[in-house]
Amino acid sequence: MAIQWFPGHMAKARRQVEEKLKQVDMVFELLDARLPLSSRNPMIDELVRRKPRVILLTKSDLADPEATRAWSEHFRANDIQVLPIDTLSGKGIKKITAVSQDLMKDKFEDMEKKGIRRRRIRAMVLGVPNVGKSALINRLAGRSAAKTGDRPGVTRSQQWIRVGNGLELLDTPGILWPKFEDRRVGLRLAVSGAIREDILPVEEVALFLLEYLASRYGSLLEERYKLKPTAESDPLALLEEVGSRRGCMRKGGELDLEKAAEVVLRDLRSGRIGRVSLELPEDWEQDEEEEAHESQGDDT
Ligand SMILES: Nc1nc2c(ncn2[C@@H]2O[C@H](COP(=O)(O)OP(=O)(O)O)[C@@H](O)[C@H]2O)c(=O)[nH]1
Ligand SMILES: [Mg+2]
Repeated sequence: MAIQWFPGHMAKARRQVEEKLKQVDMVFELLDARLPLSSRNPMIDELVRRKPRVILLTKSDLADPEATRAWSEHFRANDIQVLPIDTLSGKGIKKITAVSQDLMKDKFEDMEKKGIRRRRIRAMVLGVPNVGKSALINRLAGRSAAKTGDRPGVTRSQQWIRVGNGLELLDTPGILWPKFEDRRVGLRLAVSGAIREDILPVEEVALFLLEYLASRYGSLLEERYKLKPTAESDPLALLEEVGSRRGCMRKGGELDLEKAAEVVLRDLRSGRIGRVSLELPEDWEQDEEEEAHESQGDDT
């Protein structure tokens, strides 16, 4: 896959996250509810190590509720706390403090036994670009507290934002990078709007989306565009149909597929197509099995 982060950029992001991690008791790891593993930095475990962590599945208002349930179970089965949230409406937000207190209960009780005075739980928000970090910090703070676009070279005193019930947040989120080794991961990120339009051709992204929707959410395509897709539908034919129904034409009456692609992607990102998740835990199981085989092979 031709999308690369500059190694220097990654190293810097990593150093910044490591520095911030030292200052907190726990981490809120933000994953996009529609593509939790594709929007997850694969080095996160190594970075966060044993620090208590809650996964917040963001933009759950846009995700397929059944898929979100499956993902919640998936993470819980791996002993990770998980909470779906919708930052725009505030759904799930109130539970964040309760879950955090529960997670930190033992540590804080131990500290008290050792005579350390009770203080607020310190937490930080961590996630890839566009996953909803600033929106969450602002929502929790009840104001525009999150500094957007942390410019390098601008030093300011670090701020803790009290977000109620014995919890405080670092005002700047930890920004991680997604990983694009797998073509599908890059395409899912592009569909969600997490990576810039110029990185992957918009038509390729829309064709990937249409093929996926035809296989899993055919009825939504039917409702929105009056298409009658099957799992075998040719995605290009679907895109052409959307284009002609939506009047995506160039001068001279030629179909404008790029415009049609933009229509589909805009409709998906705004939720107009319906609630769609771009991956399920089972989509990753086969990969994991293959990896397990490979690493077994390494041992022998
Ligand atoms: N529908 C929906 N959009 C959200 C939600 N949270 C954030 N967004 C949108 O996602 C985009 C990126 O959010 P932002 O907080 O800037 O992401 P950051 O790069 O991680 O800080 C913005 O347009 C937000 O309005 C959510 O829960 N639901
Ligand atoms: Mg931000």
